[in-house]
Amino acid sequence: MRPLLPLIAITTTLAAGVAGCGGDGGGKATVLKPGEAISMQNLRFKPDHVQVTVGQKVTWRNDENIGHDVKADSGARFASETFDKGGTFSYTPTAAGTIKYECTLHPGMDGTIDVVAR
Ligand SMILES: [Cu+2]
Repeated sequence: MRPLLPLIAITTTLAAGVAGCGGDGGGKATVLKPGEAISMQNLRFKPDHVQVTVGQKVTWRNDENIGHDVKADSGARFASETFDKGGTFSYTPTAAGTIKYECTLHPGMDGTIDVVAR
């Protein structure tokens, strides 16, 4: 685990403000390492904009006591059931492109995956 520095909280607050602009392509993507999950917490996906390579499995993990789901809006076709804390859902992109997804239960809880060629 990374140390939780106060700086991270400040950065997260700023990023949340920027994400309100739509977050499509303009924001910086976090390179998701193999085995690293996208966390669901505070009614957000964290990080909400990631970059992965074709064939790299993307896993979402619910880290709070509220049910969430994951559904692709564009760029891919997948939809999970609602899952609770500790639950996960995974999807492996097969082509380069941009995937937009959301939690259908919480308006504004959405994210982007940039899928790049290996
Ligand atoms: Cu949700």
